[in-house]
Amino acid sequence: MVARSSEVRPSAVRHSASPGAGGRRRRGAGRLAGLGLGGAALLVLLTGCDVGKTFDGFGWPQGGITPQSHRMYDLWIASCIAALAVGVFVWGLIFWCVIRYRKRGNELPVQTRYNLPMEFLYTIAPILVVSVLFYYTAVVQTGVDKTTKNPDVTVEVVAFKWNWQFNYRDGQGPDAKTVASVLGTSDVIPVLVLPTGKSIRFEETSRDVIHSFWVPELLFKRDVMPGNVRNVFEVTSLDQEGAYVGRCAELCGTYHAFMNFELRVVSPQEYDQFLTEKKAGKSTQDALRAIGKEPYAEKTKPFDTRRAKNNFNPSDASAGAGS
Ligand SMILES: [Cu+2]
Repeated sequence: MVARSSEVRPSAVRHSASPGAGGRRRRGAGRLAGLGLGGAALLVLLTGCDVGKTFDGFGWPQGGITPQSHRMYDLWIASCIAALAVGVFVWGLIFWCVIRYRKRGNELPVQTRYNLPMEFLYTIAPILVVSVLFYYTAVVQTGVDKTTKNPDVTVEVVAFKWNWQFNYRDGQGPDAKTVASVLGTSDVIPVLVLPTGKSIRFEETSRDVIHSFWVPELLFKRDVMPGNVRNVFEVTSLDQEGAYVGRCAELCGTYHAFMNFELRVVSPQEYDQFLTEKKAGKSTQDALRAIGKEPYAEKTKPFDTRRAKNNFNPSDASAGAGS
């Protein structure tokens, strides 16, 4: 019977056919050398080059501009390397078994059961791997979610169908006052100007439905909720000046795709001057001109709705928009 065949222990038969102790030792040494070589190659790979860059971030976006984004990126790369190491080990075992114990006759190989060290290993090893991954995930997540009492800059992000308003605040929470504001329209992309090297707190609120504030270079997005929920997150600093496109990342309605904005990271001096100009009543575009920056968004542009009387409802032009 098949079920009983698992209890066949043809070890004596196989033993007589196995090579002598010298051959086994030689093979063991060869395997050890192979393992050593593989390990050394892996070490060279890990230390000699930027693994993330070499493998295109293992699918994660690169080029984060905050310390938080670097920590999240590093966690992702380390997790991928750990997963690959486990994968290579398991694939190695599978292929080794497939080749070493391929069918050679009608005799079954030794059926190993109740091998305590082996069972201990395959119970403890996954628990260890998951524990380490869990620990580092918790550490990084806590760091990313951390808020402080007195960030250098607080900006209120107000989302609405279908644009953004950015309010520069004089303090934290809903009771703080707005000292300057940037408002997007259908024709002008809102430009959120922020300084390098300062801690920045984003306080999010929505006027209608759930939106999501996302700047890909922060490697982070957070939902913007209507009502009393005020989602808050902070970045310790923005490390690189430049223009970065921002998007709504939550399907919020017909013109969801139109909800783009631009994050413009400038020097602290330029930021102070921008804010002074805004407080003096200048438009965002004039204030940007005053600090010598491009007044309109550089990385994105308002979407063309291409909705017109004659194409909105071609079968019945008289029912078209605006008629
Ligand atoms: Cu939206």
